[in-house]
Amino acid sequence: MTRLILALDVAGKEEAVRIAGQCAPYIDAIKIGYPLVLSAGLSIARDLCSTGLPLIADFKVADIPNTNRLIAEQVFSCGFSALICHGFTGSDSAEACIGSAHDHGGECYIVAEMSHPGAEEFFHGGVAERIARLAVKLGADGIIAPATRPDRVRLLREIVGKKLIYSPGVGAQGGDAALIAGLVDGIIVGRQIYHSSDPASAAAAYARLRL
Ligand code: NUP
Repeated sequence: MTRLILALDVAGKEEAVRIAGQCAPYIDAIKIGYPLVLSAGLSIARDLCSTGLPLIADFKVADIPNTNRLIAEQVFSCGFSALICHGFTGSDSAEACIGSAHDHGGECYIVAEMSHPGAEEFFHGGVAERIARLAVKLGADGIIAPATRPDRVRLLREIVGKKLIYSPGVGAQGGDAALIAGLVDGIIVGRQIYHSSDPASAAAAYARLRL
């Protein structure tokens, strides 16, 4: 089954909790990152945990191993079940996040290739492939790969095999949700749901792709 992950990049606790509650019946996880945490505070994690859905911290952690581990420990001690980190910082840095995630019974996903146009400047030329291999070697739970480039996702799938691929970039960034849902384990959808006048209906429409 392809999961539907809500990227909740709204500003403020009230709106976040309201939209999460409306969408909860149709989604499999909620992903939050700097926009919401910096506006509502880290305690928003506990507020959203009350939906009963897994909560993914999209902090794209990219520091030295010690700092990565300190960040990961904060993330897992406040209720998140998964962390997204970068892989270009190297094995030791990525390993710090993966190790901390697993120590806490959580999961860690490595960004293999980003979804926006500028990602082609640095993630192409073999870099994404190397990061995907690193994710496999280090025992990450999966990778993040771009819904905006299905051919790249197919190629990265050959590298990661059965490891999970979660894919942002559908809708607002131009990716075809139906097409990409057939290639990955989870589609990540933000603006198309939270900017909708009826977020629950928008989530329900994407939820049909979970079958
Ligand atoms: O490569 C990436 N692209 C991307 O859009 C990696 C990500 N983590 N994201 C995140 O996915 C982005 O920060 C946002 O939270 C979400 C996509 O949101 P939207 O374009 O559907 O609004």
